[in-house]
Amino acid sequence: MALTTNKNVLTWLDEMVALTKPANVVWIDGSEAQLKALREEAIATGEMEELNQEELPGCLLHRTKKNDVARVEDRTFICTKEKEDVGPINNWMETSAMKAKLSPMYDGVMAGRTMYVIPYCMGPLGSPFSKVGVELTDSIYVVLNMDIMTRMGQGALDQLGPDSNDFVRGLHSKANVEEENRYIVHFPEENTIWSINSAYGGNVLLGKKCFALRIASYQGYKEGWMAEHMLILGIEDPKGNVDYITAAFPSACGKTNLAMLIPPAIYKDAGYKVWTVGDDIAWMHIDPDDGKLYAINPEAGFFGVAPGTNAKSNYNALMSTKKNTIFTNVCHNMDNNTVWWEGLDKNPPVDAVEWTGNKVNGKEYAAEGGKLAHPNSRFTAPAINCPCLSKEFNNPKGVPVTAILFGGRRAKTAPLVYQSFNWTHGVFVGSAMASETTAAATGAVGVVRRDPMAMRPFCGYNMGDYFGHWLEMGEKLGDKAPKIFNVNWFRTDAEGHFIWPGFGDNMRVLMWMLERCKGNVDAVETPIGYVPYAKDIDVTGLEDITTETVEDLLSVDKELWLEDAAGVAELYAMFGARMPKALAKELDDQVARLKA
Ligand code: OXD
Ligand code: MN
Repeated sequence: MALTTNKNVLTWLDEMVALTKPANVVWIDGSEAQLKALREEAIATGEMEELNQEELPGCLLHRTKKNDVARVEDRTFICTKEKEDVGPINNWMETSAMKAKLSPMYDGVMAGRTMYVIPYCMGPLGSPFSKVGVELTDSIYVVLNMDIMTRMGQGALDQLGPDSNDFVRGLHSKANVEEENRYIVHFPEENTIWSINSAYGGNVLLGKKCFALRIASYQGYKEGWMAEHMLILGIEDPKGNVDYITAAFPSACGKTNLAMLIPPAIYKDAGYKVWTVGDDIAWMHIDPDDGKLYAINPEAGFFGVAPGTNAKSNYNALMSTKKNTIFTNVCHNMDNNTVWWEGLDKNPPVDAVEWTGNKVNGKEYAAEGGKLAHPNSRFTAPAINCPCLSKEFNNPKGVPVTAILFGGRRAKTAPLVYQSFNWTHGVFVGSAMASETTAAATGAVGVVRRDPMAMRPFCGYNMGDYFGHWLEMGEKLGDKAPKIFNVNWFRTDAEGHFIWPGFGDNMRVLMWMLERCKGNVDAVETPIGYVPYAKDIDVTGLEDITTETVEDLLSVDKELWLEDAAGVAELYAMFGARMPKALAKELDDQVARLKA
């Protein structure tokens, strides 16, 4: 039975049922009884495996097909009436042409299957900034993941109300998981997402990248707010005041680790605490009362990369996975029916099933260089499991943002940290973001991929307009605008080793930023922005780092920066008339300062 009388939902649902022709339609109400039955069904059919319920209560294991393990940028489309509105970075097809192409693939695709109707809310229930989606899917795996990642069920329909048409229409079918027919398609002008032939999280949990970034970035542009690929964390001082920072890094640059960092002893002993609001996405609005920028995390869980996660690198993330978590493509530890991944510890299980489902001697397999877990294997963990979850996590208003942070993986160019001169220069810094690929990922070290604001794969409209929107938000915020910084944890020495220890010690850099925001500390004016005096980054307790090392980490090589400017100019040229002049001027000014 339908859980809503909302005609906009029901009419669309009827159309999609007529198209996909499922054997039956099941509304997901979010009740524990219904979820329990779905878990049991998934276990009975072998879609999921139940893990050791004493060690990992409520936890399940799932394997995707080998051809379906990551987001597929080349098969991701933004469809609009006009190509110009999508710009040069996204794949585009005209809306009706794409529908004509995909409709035959959806025709009857759910025959003999159940269609699950998932109402879900992105953001806290009751928040004026939250938005509702409805995802139709033929995958129980999707239902169980959406339960963790969103506020799913009746509450979402209550948030939508009986008459509103402001919901995102998501249609997903795993179909036969055919790589050559895989499409992840967004119609921002129609609040619609169509995903077919994948069952991998980033392509099928439509609330996450598809809605909360691609569709929402466009909604934010139209409605005057921002949807960003950013973590949100709070730093509480010993008096109990909390400052919030949002930070954008490209995928796999440590957002989850920074969001959940554990303060080093110098701060912990002094009474500082770090709180996690979000690890991947921030929706930010200007508060009509105080004029400041506030952020909510639209998600309710973490879809984190498992390999590399351990008690030292990210204790809080590891703890978050200890119950009610879904593991995807990790290694099944048959010694005790738990899970394992590279970097969890140094003891791969002997009796193991590697991520594609083969039984192996894990110790031997790993010793020969085999990967027991897929490098992009994931945990889907409820945020409420996180020991450092902020008590503001469900605050409908969100949290006020003191500082915005950009960053990437740069072996040489970017210093450990610098502050932009002002908002417009900060937008320039974000637009110029880039990250270097590692040998492990591509075979070619140091290939620079420009990834403005870490939104390259996630911006749902023309990125030139997106830059313009950032500038406009700054104008509205005026002197209430958060300060903008850039960080780089990844500088390497002559042997290619990371110089900065990273992880919890990154807090030392965040503390300098907060001091800057409060006007408590001076900085050196360089051509690229304000750089700290080395003495102002507190390295107490760090064995291998001296003030000289910090000086080195903060150095600005003008030649490298001029080379980088050429890359930025190339990027800007792609946007033609849509590129805001103010940013082109920032680039020219920076080049002039570097040459001076
Ligand atoms: C990503 C992710 O790919 O968060 O950015 O999964
Ligand atoms: Mn991400």
